[in-house]
Amino acid sequence: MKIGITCYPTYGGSGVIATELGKELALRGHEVHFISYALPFRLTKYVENIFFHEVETSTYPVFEFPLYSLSLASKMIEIAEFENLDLLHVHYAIPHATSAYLAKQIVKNKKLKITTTLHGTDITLVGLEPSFLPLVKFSIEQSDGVTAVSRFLKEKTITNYSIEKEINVIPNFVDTEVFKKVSINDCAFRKHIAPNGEKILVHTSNFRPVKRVTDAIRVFNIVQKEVPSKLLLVGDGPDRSECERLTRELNLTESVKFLGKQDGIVEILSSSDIFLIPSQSESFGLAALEAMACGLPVISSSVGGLPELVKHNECGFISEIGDVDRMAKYTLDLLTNDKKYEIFSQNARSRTLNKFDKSIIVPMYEQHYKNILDQ
Ligand code: GMT
Repeated sequence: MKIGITCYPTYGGSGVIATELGKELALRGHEVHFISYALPFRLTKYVENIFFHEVETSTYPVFEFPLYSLSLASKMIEIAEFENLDLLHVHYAIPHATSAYLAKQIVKNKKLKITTTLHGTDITLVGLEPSFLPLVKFSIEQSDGVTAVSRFLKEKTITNYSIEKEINVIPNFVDTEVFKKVSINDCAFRKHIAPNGEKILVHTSNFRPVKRVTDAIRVFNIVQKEVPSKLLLVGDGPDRSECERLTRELNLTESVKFLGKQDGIVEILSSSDIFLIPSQSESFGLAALEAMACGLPVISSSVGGLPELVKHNECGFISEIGDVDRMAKYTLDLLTNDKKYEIFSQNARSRTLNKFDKSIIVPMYEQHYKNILDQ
């Protein structure tokens, strides 16, 4: 198949999934054309069958704001016609599904199909804004195929947008050959962070309010009073200053490490013991899946698609949003019981291998494409 993929190319789970899917499809012999405003950050080296087409937004004095959605639609038309694409797969509905709809109306190649993958706040937050809602609903309904990354997100889409269209749940995935515990025997990083053998808790996100990173700090504050430990905060975003302020207020500056954006996430996860994800809203929780793949039990809130990922009392624990006492209790339960910790760690890895490995999920996308093309 000849597939065009559009996604947000910067840090973020939807861009990660889109890129990893494209890479895997290319390995399986499909021709993949990424269409976006920048090179997706996980597309780091040359892969046969993958092409990147940059969307340039023209500036003109009359345009006070860049017309990205239109520039994207124009590029989609150009690539669909010139490369004779079979389908366009857009990740994150706004504005990609709308640009794709527009492109489809204009292209000469009338066989072109569109599929949209819903990822999270495109449905649960931004898409619900009154100015966007009719456009998002229309664009989803006009897609030839729609997928959602969890059952939760599918239900939300149906109820919030009164959509009757078939939505195919295809969960996120991870490459378990890349995301696996690497040997930490000689790990200088762990020795540096925890020189006295302290336990390490970790959280990675884009530090938006929806992630409730301050809850991770409050959980850690309780834990470190009982078990010598450190907290690694990976990523950056609007709430980072507030988190640094809270860390100072709680006198935790020595034990909470802000690492900022990092590429070597596998090494960081492999050096850590527990993954914290106390989000207010999370349609899937790709960061938690990557941690589970590295054998980390997950302590999460019970929102969105997280309970579909983190099996409570098997590979982690889920708690009500904001219940930091319970999250701390669960964390301590695992950190003070080596046998239980080992079972949970193994369960986390096994669940990833059995349910969310790329070898299981990518064929689901291929089948989804086939179904659309046969329509
Ligand atoms: O929806 C967002 O906030 C952004 C999006 C992204 O691009 O990172 O995240 C969503 O998609 C991820 C990949 O499918 C999911 O793992 C995240 O749970 C989801 N975020 C939210 O629902 C808040």
